[in-house]
Amino acid sequence: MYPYKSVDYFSVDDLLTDEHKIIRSSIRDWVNKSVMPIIEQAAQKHEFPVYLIRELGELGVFGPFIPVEYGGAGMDHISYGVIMTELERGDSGIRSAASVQTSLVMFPIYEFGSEEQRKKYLPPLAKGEIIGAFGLTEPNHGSDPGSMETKFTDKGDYYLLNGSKMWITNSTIADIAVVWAKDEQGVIRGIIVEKGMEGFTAPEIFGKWSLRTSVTGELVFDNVKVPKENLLPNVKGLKGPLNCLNSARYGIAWGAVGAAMDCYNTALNYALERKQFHKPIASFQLTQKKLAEMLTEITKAQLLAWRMGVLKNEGKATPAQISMVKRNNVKMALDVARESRQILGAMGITDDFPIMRHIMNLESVITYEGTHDIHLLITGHDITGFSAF
Ligand code: TGC
Ligand code: FAD
Repeated sequence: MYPYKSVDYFSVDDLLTDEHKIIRSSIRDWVNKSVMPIIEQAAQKHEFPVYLIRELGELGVFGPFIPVEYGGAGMDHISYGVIMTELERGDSGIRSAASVQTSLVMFPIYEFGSEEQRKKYLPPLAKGEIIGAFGLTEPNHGSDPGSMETKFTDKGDYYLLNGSKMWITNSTIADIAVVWAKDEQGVIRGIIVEKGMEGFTAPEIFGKWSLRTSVTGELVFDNVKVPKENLLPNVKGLKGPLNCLNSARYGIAWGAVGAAMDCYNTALNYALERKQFHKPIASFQLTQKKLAEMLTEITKAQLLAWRMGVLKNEGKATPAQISMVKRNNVKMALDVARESRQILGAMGITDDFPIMRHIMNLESVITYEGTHDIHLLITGHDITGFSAF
């Protein structure tokens, strides 16, 4: 493994504040110390290093843009992005843990929850004392969550929840899950389900070749009695979960840049060191083409993420813009990872280097939070007015 050097070909650092740089440096140090030494083994063993959740909480990674009074850090959206870049440089599974906790659990509770729900759940989520999950996808409804079948009925004193969710990050280890389900009128609502509620189980999905440092599973609800105060009062309809996705997709757009930088840094160092035909492979035009194109694409993605952050800070970011940047940056990272692996030849498939792990991770990242093609259709809808779903 080579010392990590991030990419800054267009002096993007000049666009960051001192605070952004301090946050970046603290997360980078933590990733070097706590993630890099253990991550290849964790991925080989298909294990999520769950003890890192507390450390992430202490670092202030959960809910950086949530106000301080609820346990967040009250920072801006570029800070959140910078954090995600550093975490995903380490591993997409670690970034996933932060995405889910921040954007998919804390965000809806903050944005759509009651004051009591905010006070009860946000501070322990911020500290990593409890872990959250987000249940939208179902076995029969992935890209089309509006057709979900999970539903609840009003039983007077409580709601009775039935149905199941599939492919849920953190499912088995989550203390609470923000679950999206239809009420008796067929309106989608958010409801907080807690571990230990009778009839609620969370079996793990085994056998993943991708995102192996993250727990993925199901959420199964068999006549679960959920207290009425667990309903998120302030949102109705599909726009509830989709608003959470806007925040998570934005973070992923920044995160993917970190994975790409790690692959590029590895490939560049290897190419300078490795000799064939008595010359460094970095001296061959074909290697230089790969490296130059990678650097160009990373730089473009970096600028796109930064601009997205500025728009988000100004409250002007549109969902369609976020779709575009998530789609572009994740595909960019996957392409960079694949090209980097070529540069390393056979060594590229081993866990002596991070590249194969990043490639496998990014195969999930390009699918979750809306697939590559769904995001293209969102852009198509935005520019033509026609929905092609
Ligand atoms: P459509 O009729 O277009 O919209 C329904 C309502 O939602 C509103 N809306 C949005 N609101 C906020 N943000 C967005 N991005 C929104 N997109 C749409 C829309 O205005 C409308 O509101 P209203 O008031 O008129 O009712 O909905 P549709 O059924 O045609 O579906 C559209 C589509 C395809 C965009 C959407 O369903 C979609 O994005 N599908 C992809 C599903 C997805 O991304 N799932 C992710 C699951 S979570 C996950 O993967 C976590 S991974 C975690 C990790 O480990 O990091
Ligand atoms: P499908 O929707 O069945 O799509 C299959 C293929 O068909 C895709 O290529 C898709 O692009 C294409 N397709 C679908 N509709 C159209 C169309 N109209 N036009 C053209 N092509 C189309 N979900 C959660 O709710 N919470 C989580 O925490 C979570 N974590 C995840 C973690 C991992 C590791 C993974 C892999 C997934 C996770 N997901 C989670 C689920 C994820 O969001 C879904 O996998 C994703 O939305 C796609 O749904 P699907 O897998 O059912 O694919």
